[in-house]
Amino acid sequence: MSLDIKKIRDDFPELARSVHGKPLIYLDNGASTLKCRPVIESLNKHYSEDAANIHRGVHFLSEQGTIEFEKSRTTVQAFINAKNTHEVIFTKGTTDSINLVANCFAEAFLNEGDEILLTTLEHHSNIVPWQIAAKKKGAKVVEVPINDQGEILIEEYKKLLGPKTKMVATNHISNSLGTINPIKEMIALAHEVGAKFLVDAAQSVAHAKIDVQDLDCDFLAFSSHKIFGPTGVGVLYGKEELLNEMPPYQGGGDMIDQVSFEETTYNDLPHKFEAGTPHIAGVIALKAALDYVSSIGIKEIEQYEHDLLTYATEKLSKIEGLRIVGTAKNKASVISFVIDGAHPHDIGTLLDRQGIAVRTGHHCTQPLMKRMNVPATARASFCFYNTKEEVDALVAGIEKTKEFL
Ligand code: C6P
Repeated sequence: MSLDIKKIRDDFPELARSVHGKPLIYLDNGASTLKCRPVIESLNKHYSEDAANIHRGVHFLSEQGTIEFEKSRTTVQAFINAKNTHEVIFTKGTTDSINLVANCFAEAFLNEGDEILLTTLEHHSNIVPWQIAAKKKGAKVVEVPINDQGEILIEEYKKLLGPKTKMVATNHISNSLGTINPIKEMIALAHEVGAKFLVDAAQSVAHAKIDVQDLDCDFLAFSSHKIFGPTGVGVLYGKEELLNEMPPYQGGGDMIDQVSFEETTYNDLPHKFEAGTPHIAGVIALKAALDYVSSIGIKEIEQYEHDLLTYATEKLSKIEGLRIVGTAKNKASVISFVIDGAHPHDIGTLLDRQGIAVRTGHHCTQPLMKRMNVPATARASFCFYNTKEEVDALVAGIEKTKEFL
């Protein structure tokens, strides 16, 4: 089934706006996706009709809000195929989810001399929390290398796995290069040595099917704002038995069972990890985002974006002096590039003047930039509301930028 792109584009009001007098061409979906009408309407409805705190009051609005909030958890559970709703924890975003795991997993399971394996492809959010945890526990962070195309070297990974490995954490899709990592195979290999596995799904949740039971991952993290939902909301999936063994992340309201000055006991999952008033409106609107994606179909999205990537790769490859950084065989719709004699920031600024939004810089992946021998790149990250006409406009925009520079 092909997508009705015109109808889909109408669902994203921001696509109708102009920037610097030019129609907006939004190719920065890796940083954050635009918001669809159901999400905007959900936020509007919550703040104009339903706003109240949840899990606390016996009054109508509080009870109603609690029901809507918990419906969102059930939607997330179904979306990622978690076994139980209480394995879905709401957080502030991917970064928050990974920090939670690094902190609490380390507290429960890490000892001196243990190893945490991370790949060169990681976002800083999936490096620094592990470095902090490792430092506290006397454990070690070990880097799994990649090849020049930006693919994980599986044979090296196998060699690095061993009895000391307690955790492997990697992204499903690299934000900087678009590499789709073979996470199912990597998870099975990690489990063979008794290590646990965290999947950073920040870049994949809106672009690829995620089934946590099929993957058999131990933890998975994503952000709502990268799947058309509000900022300030994220999800952590964790296997029940592991979450139960881990201590709480933060103390506060909602995460307790009984509090006294002598001793405090904690609430059951998922509340044990959800201290304080959450982003209620945001969590409820995430349901609208996931329902929207499901109504289009993740398989259809994958196919459309794959075709768009093929088209864009072909077109950009023909531009003289342009080099694509990251050429993995299995890639998602992200193209990072550099141009001879042009700084990525200048490319980004000049494209912006033409209404084209791309991201430039190190994309919070400094070790990866070093490995690829570039200080920075310009990155176009596509989504199912982008079109081949927009790719053509990007190509024309780059040609114009080159002339200017
Ligand atoms: N990448 C990008 O432009 P937060 O900020 O918590 O929502 O997501 C952090 C994060 C973690 N892992 C990966 C793979 C990511 O891509 C990101 C966010 C954005 O590439 C902003 S740096």
